[in-house]
Amino acid sequence: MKYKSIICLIFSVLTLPLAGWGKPETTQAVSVVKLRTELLNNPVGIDATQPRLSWNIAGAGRGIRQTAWQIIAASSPEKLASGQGDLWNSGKVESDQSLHIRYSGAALKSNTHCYWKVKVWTNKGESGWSNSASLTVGLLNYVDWKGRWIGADHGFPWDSETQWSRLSARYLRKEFDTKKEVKHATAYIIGLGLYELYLNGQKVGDQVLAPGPTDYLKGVKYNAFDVTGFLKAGKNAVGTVLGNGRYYTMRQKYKPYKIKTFGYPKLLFNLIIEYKDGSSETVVSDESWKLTADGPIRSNNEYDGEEYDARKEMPGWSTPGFNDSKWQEAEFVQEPGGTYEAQMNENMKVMATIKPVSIRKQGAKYILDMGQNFAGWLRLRVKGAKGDSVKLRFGENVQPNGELYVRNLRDARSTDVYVLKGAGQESWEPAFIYHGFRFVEVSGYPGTPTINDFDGRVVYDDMKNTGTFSTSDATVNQIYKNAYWGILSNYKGMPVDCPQRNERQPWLGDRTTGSYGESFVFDNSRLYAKWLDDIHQSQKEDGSIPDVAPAFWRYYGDNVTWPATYITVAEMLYRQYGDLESIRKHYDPMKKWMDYMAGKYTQDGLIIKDKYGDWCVPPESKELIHSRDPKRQTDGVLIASATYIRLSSIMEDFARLLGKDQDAADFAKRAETIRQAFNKKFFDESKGQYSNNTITANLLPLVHGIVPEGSRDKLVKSIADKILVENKGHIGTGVIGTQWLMRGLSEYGRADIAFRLATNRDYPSWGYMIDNGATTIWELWNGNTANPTMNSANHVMLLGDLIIWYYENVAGIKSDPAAPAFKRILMKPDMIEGLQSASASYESVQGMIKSEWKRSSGTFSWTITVPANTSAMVYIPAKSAEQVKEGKKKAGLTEGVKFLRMEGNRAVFEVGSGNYSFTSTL
Ligand code: RAM
Repeated sequence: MKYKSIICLIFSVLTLPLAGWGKPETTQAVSVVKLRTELLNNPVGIDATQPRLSWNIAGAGRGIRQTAWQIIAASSPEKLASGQGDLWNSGKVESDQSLHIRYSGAALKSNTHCYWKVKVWTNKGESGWSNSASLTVGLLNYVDWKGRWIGADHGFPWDSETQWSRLSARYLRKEFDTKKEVKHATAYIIGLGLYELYLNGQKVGDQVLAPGPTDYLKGVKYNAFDVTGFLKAGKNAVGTVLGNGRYYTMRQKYKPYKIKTFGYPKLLFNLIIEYKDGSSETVVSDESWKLTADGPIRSNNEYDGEEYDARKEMPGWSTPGFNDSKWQEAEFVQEPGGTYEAQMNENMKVMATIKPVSIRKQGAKYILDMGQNFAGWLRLRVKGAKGDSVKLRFGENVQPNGELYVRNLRDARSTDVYVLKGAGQESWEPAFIYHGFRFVEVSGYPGTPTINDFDGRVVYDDMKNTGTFSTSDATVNQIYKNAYWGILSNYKGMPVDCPQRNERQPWLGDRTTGSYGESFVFDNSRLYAKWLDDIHQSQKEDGSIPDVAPAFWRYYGDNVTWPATYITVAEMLYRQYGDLESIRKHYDPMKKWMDYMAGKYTQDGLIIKDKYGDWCVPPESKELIHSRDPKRQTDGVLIASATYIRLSSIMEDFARLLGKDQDAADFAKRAETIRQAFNKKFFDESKGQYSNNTITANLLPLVHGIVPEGSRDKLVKSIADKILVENKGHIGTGVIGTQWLMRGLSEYGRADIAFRLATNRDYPSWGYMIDNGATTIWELWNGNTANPTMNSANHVMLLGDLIIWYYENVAGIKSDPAAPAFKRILMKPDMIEGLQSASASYESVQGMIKSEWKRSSGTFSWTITVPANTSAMVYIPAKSAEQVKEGKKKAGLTEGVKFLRMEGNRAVFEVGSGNYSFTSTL
């Protein structure tokens, strides 16, 4: 037995997914895996001089807890391998912390490389040294950037700058020599609005639509690449293509009062070449570069599409020796104005390639069905004569007559054009645009197209899919799938509201709670940390925060619910990822906004400013976008004040975390004062209802701790009656109420109602969307019948807290707010009549968590996985602890399982890391 388990241990260590390079030095029972810097693996060009380092621990057996760690950081891989921490040797530090350890070694300077490794001590023994991870510090200061901004601050004769502007892409190139043996080469690029980078004819990186969008007057993101392997001895060439992105948005200049435009595409480029002899040189953007806009990309803009003329291709343009005599000299141009910042969130990538499911003839055209609504583009294969032109129009749906449906795109043309060069088999995909679509109208295709001539290229931020979820209920599973596609479609270097119409804006209110649910499905930690910076940059001097950030649309209207996202996203990052840094960084501007709103908009003790109400409640008539029926609408003052109370209590927590006790007390007092005015104004104690008794009016006080002691049950009944009796078992909330609905029902004992809402298939419900052809989530509950002017079929805001409910309440995987980042996991799945099983996995920052439960004929069985260096509170449905088994023995007698207490009809155990298998009699 003993030998067997040792062999198992060794085997499991050897099969661990090891990051970085080199081999671990030893194969102990515990080992360190997945080293991360600022949550990234081996990043190049980071902005931090004191990066945060994290790791996971792996090992077989139960109850592994870290007791100490040691980090060594060195300036070269060789030094690190020989154990010389010339940058940092932390020594042994007694601590169980394995996330966000601040690098505290020698100062890290611009463009320096740092190699690091870690070992840990645990209650089960000590690990060997981990694999190595590396990081390269970016260009930290403005003056570290050499060279000049180049481009052409004007259009070209073939461009047209109208509402549907046609600006061609700009191609820039330069040749240079490497004079000695290269040790390391790092390319730093700020290519605005979007760039592609080539070295010696090879594309650098697999990012698309880079860099991440920002308010370029406030901040611009640079990307950095280790390009050592791209360089050759002697002659080399660098080339970049610049697209418009959100920088050149002249298309929208017809609304200058609303929509920001920045200027023409431009480039700042530094290639730092370090030679083996210790010397270095930098290739920079300057007047020695050549430029042309007369290349194949004739036009590109995010909303209207891309036009590509293959006859204009310039073979070899980014390799040495290309004849660029017809190109002009690059011009010096204005710098964009914003601070240069390392992009710490992932760029977008082609994340999947999908096949169309059908193609059919429609008059002289064809209609292609991808079978799935998503954001990205189509890759095309075609054979024909030089000058043949294939046109692709994208839409989310088809009309009853079979034609493409584009009315809900508003004035976005969403059309790509490819002109053939006539060189046999040709293949093309766009570079600087994306579409939100399921259907494509194909015209001008030479010959008869088949589905094999097209690929759907699914494009979103390169973040890891961290969660899986399924249950015994097919509707729940299908909604989860739709949500998955909806969420990924709307990650575009910022979270956008929709990917198809002429909007695609980073609306704050759509993510107030959504960001938290999404964090189970995707590792969105870096994207949302970046978004907090965007929101901060959009804040006005007086404290005002817009509804859209980056504020590409200037929507400064001062309401509580949309800007609230600034605070709730920071809360999510801390709860799910342990990111205290974001709270620290944004606390002052958040407080400034809280003070500004209270100072300007308090009346009779309440916060009176609201704009959107409970946005998109199911309306009384199926053609309406917004309800006009006062009975369905919730008072804006109630929404604003309840939300403000909630935000005050989050701010109180933040203040405590940062040791600002006076602030904490102030926020607590603020919440309490509003709470009293709130109950006085809105609460009818005898009826047990608030205001006009909408679900949202009753739910917000319930979940935000506003309801006076002793009245909660009555309120829960009011909510239940409204849903079950008046709404005949249907949802009646919009964007605000739905953010709390599912958890609220579960937490107050009505998981049965939550389940009913989750599984309905008739109007209004998520299931209704499915039955009406949705493969994502709609903007409106009545998305199949409502006015198309505001009716996207791919919008995530109506998900509310559904995904959180799936993971936390159905599967039972929840981070204990008192021990964030899943340091302690609360595992308490709801037992719901009608649901026989649930199975979920979540790759948390601590490691993999799993929960798989089943109920059948009076027995409950549950297997769980708890990652090393964490613990879980496990709530097992049972009449008594006696009836719970773990493995074959009575639970509580097996290793690592401690019985704590009975709580109602649950036996509560505490477990350490490991795999467990519980059964109980119900
Ligand atoms: C619409 C968007 C968005 C929403 C705003 C208020 O334009 O669809 O989702 O947040 O309105």
